[in-house]
Amino acid sequence: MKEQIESMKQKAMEQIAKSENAQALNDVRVQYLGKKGELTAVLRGMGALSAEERPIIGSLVNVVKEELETRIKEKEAQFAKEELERRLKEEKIDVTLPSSKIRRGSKHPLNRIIEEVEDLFVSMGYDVAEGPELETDEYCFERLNLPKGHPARDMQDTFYITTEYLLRTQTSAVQARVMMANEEKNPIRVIVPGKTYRRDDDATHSHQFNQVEGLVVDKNISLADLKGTLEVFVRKMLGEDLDLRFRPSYFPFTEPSYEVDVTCFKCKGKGCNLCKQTGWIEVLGSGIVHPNVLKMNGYDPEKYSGFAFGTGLDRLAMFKYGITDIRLLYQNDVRFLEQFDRKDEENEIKY
Ligand code: 2NM
Repeated sequence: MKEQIESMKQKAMEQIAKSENAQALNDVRVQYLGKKGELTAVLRGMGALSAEERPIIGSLVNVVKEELETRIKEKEAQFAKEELERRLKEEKIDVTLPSSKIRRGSKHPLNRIIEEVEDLFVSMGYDVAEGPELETDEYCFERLNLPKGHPARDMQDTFYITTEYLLRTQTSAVQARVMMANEEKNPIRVIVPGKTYRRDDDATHSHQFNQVEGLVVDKNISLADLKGTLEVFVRKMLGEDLDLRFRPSYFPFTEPSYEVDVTCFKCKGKGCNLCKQTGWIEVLGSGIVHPNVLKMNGYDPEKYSGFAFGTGLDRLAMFKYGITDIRLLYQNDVRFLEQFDRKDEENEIKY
C-alpha cells in the first residue's frame, strides 16, 4: 500500500513538473486530489484497513496530499509570475510615441471676417458696438430719417413682430443708439457688426444675413474722410492693388449717398463672368450722414458732420475666400468649415 502511494506521488510530481500551463496543472489536481481523485480514493478506502495500518497510511496520505498541494501552489505562482512578465513586456507603453491627431474645431469664415474688420477699425481708433436684433420702429426707422409713410420704408422688406417691434433690417439702428447714448455729444467713431433680417430668401438672398456698418461723427468731417477710410478698408480686406469707384445713389439716412465699386478682383478690371464684363464689383453703401439723422439723435448739424457706410459680411467672405454659394456659410458642414482654419500662432497645434 505504501509503495502504491509512493509511486502515485512520483507520478503526480512528474505530471506537475511537465504541466505547461494553469489548465494542465488543474487537470493534475483534479486527477489526484479532486472528489473522485486517485489519492482521495485511497482515503475513502481506509475503512478496509486494519487498526494498525490505518493511522500510518492515513498520515502518509495526508503528507503526500500536502506535498502535492504545495508543489501545485508553487507551480501556480510560477505561472502567474511568468504571465505577468509576459504582459509587462508585451503591453509596454511607449510614452515617446506621438499621439493621434486631435480633431479641433475651426473658426467660421464669417467670424474670421468680422474679427478682421474689427481689428482693422480698432487699429484706426474706432469702438465696436452691438445692439438688439429685435428692434423698435423708432430706432430702426424714425431716428434714421425714415418717418412713417416714407416711400423708402418699402425698400426693405421688414419682418414686423408688432406695429412697434421688428427684426432690424440694418444695423444702423445701433448707430442711432450710440448717438443717443452719448450724453456729452462727443465725437463718434464706431463700427457695428451683426445679424440683420429681410423678408427675402432665394438662392442668392438669405432672410438672415450679416452686416457691418460704420459711423464717424466729428467736426469738419467731409467726403474726403469717407473716401480715404473706405479705400483703406477695401484694400486691407480685398487687396492693396484695387481701385474704388463712387457711384451716386440713394439712402434715406445719408445725403449725398454713394455705392462703392471695387476693381473686379478676379479679372483685375478686364471684364469676366464675376463682374458681368463691367470690370467692377459693388461692395459698399455709404454717404454723408443726413442732417436730420444728426438732429434726431441729439447732434447739432451746424457743429457736427459725419459719414457712414455699410456692407454685407456674407458677400465679403464669399469674395475673400472664393465661396460661390452663400448657403455654404449657413450649413455648418465641417468639410467646408475646416478649410478656413488659420495656420498661425493662434491656431497652430504644437506637439
Ligand atoms: C449703409 C449705407 C449708407 C448708415 C447710415 C447710418 C447712420 F446711423 F448714420 F444713419 N448708419 N449706417 C449707412 C449709410 C449704411 O449701408 C449700406
